[in-house]
Amino acid sequence: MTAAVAAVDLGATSGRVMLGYVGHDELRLVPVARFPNNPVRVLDGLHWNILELYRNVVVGLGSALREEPDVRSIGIDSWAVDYALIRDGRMLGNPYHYRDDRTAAGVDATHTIVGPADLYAANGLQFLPFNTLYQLAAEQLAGSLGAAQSMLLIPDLIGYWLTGAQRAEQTNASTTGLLNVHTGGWDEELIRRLGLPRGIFPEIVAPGSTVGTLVPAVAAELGASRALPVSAVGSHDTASAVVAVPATGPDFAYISSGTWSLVGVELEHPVVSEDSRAANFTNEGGVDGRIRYLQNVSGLWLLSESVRSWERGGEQIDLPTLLHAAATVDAPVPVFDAADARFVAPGDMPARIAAWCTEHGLVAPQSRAEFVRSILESLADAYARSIETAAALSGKQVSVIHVVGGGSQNALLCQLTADRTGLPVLAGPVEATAVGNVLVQARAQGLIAGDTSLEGLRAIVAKTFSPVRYEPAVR
Ligand code: ADP
Ligand code: LRH
Repeated sequence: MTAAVAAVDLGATSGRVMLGYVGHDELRLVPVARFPNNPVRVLDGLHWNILELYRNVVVGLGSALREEPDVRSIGIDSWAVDYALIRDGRMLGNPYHYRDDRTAAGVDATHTIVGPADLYAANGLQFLPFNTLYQLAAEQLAGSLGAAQSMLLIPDLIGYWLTGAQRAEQTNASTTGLLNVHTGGWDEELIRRLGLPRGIFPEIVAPGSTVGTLVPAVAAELGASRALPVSAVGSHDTASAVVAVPATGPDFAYISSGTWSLVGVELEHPVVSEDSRAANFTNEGGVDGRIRYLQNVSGLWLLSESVRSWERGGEQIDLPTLLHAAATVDAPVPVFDAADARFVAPGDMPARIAAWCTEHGLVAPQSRAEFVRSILESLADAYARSIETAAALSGKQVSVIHVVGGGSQNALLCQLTADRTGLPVLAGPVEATAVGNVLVQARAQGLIAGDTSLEGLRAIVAKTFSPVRYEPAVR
């Protein structure tokens, strides 16, 4: 028997609502709604347009239910680390965007109390200035934390608005920096030392558990015929994407390639050695208690923000045409450090890349095609270094690289990744995050026949979506 679930996947670039049909020998995703995710800058900084996102989620779920009235559950995932503060059911201010620069003071304040080495021993997270704990420290300095009764990460916030239940889904909570990397629970000692109000952190729930059922007003708005459950999934988008890596053996690395590139391996146990901290590797929580041992490599943000700069004059750029031009660039292009912090904020990306090159004695790219080629070569170079380091630090064998997400459609980047790593690259599925979201819900609903382990779920993905294979160039 085949049954349907609905997946809401909010990426930093765009959001979508999808129906996932799962049954014996069947996995089929049907896109129902897609909408852009455009942040908004106002006087106090850069924010997500959260109410517009929620409106699109509700409209999309309404369409999904009209198309398939027998949806069994809803699952929500999004980008990590960002949150809303809640008091008496009200959102206290609009959530900030992780690219807002207010967190610098929060980093200093946090490290004055707990140094980076102690933090890593507790939470196992790579240093990123926007990790939730630094954002909360910035709130504290601004005096805006005192009124809060709870803190809800973005998918938990959407889940709250749908069901009235306040929970913290585990994989996404692991990106706050406030979960203990060994126990997977809120780190009471760390929260106490940082002077954060313990009461704002909700009960943690694991992927596969039920968050709640739709409140009657929402059910009516969606045209749902009965109280539908919202199921916890790997609500960190990267956790859901890693579920849907179509691996057929254990020796794989993955690149979840979208706005960011998340590059790493899956482990059973965290690695919190001093070498791992120095290399800035993270141990994020995966579905089924796995560890996502990875690094944030500035991803296709470098490209999309460049395109945005070029389009500022009103011109419309066609991405496939631009990528084709980049593939035909013969002259050598500079390889820059894609992880340089200067590339994180929104703004003129080509100018920042050119400045980096000049500062490092390299000739900056000239044409748009050269800029794009330089970005892709630099990303592929960063991937190669990250995968080599992940394997060395974790002891994991890597014989193949799976690229999933929107960036898996970038044939040039996939080929450059194969060339620079010397390993075969298997690209796809494009919508891995939604696939992972669907599969974890389907498993919770008892729709998966046979092996329900992550390996079993990945075998279903491998059978359903044939990845495109890129062989490394012979050197
Ligand atoms: P996110 O989940 O972070 O919003 P996605 O996984 O949707 O990101 O990936 C978005 C990226 O996918 C874009 O920035 C773009 O570079 C890439 N992309 C989208 N469509 C194509 C395409 N047709 N060819 C190559 N790359 C593409
Ligand atoms: C990718 C992602 C990534 C986080 C970043 C903030 O969408 O969730 O895993 O580090 O956004």
